[in-house]
Amino acid sequence: MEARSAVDDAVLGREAWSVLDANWTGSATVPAPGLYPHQWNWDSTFVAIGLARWDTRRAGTELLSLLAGQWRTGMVPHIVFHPGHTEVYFPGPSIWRSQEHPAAPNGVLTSGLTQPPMQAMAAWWVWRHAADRDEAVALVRRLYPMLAAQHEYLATVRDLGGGGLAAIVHPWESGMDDSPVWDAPLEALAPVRYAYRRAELPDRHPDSHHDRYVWLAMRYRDSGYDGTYLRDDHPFAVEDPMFNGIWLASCQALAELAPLAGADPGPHREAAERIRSGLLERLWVNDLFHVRDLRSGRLSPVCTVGSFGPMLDPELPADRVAKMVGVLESPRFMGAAGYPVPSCEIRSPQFDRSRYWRGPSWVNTNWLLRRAAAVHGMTGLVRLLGTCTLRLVRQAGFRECFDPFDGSGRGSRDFSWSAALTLDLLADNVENWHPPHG
Ligand code: 9WN
Repeated sequence: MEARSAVDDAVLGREAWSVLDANWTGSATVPAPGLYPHQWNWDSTFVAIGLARWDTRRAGTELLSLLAGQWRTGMVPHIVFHPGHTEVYFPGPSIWRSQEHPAAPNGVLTSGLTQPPMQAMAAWWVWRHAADRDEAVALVRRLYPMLAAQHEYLATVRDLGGGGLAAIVHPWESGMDDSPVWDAPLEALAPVRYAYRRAELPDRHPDSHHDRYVWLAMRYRDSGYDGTYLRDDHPFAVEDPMFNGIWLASCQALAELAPLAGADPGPHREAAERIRSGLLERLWVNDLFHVRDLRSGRLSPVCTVGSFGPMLDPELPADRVAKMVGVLESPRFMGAAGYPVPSCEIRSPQFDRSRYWRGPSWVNTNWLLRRAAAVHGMTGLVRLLGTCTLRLVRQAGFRECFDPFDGSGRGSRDFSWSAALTLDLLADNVENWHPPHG
């Protein structure tokens, strides 16, 4: 465990702000200095959530700069590249070649994949918590058409299984790239060798997966980022409970925001119902949601923190919620980890306490689970998840992720979403606490 004095809330808040300021480019927040020098989709959105109560304008700028990368198909890319750093991160713009695609935005270089559609949830969060109500409503009006287009893209181009769920076509789209749930679909791909290595990231992917990540991305690019190719030929197509749980919650958020933009909430409510039915019919087994591989037709036997994503839905039937909470609190997850919530079920043979999404605890997934507990009125679980998340950053700093058994930090330091979501948790925790930028 890294030596670090336990800081009080005001100090922790100031430290979180200084991380966000250091990672701010003027229009967006990079996930971490050095390793991730561009704007990432769900990272930026967690940052906007963290800023929501304190700085409406900056939260809005964060979301708008991400959406400047939106394609005319409605797809919101997983990376918006910042000029000047173009080749520092691999794969950079020369691999994605977005500028050659007619649907990509002019003058902004992006990847060709997406990430969990958190943006409508974040827009709702900003609107709900903003100190400046007028500014928040104006922001919602600007964002609404972009978010509606994003949801339409998911409901059409990405419903590859025809059951109302959006499929992801690359592990990077899940945001949980190295999760063991992708092992089987990746291992089913033909062997590829590009000698692609990220030597600076020893705690990440099993080696053989690196090449397959790049190969999959380039295959999709070479199809012209084509939706028909995705449906008929792309070898990786998976229905993920976290991606779809977030999408469902975002549909509900959009339904609440629609009237502010003079739009009809009905279609968003119907979309949420379709996703709920899809989740229950296609991904539920015994006591939890599982990943479905559309190419093999198999459900993954491994449960991860992503299995709890559908709990973000306040209308998920109570008996299912009770079963899920039973698993979450059991030794399979929180019950056997001093620093929860582990990203993979502890009893799984693939669990690894120090490898990225294969075991460590993460601030963003803890925040999502806490939000899920809140929408079901589980105040005890809300408090527990808040406390254990703050304990991680107090002891180890704003690290990318944490060992679930001893709480030591892993991956990047000064990681933006760990800092931003700390600000959000502190806001609930501390009465009359105002960060320096407030
Ligand atoms: C690929 C930026 C991103 C996060 C993901 C995390 C990691 C990238 C990588 O970093 O993914 O997108 O290089 O491994 O898994 O959740 O958005 O922080």
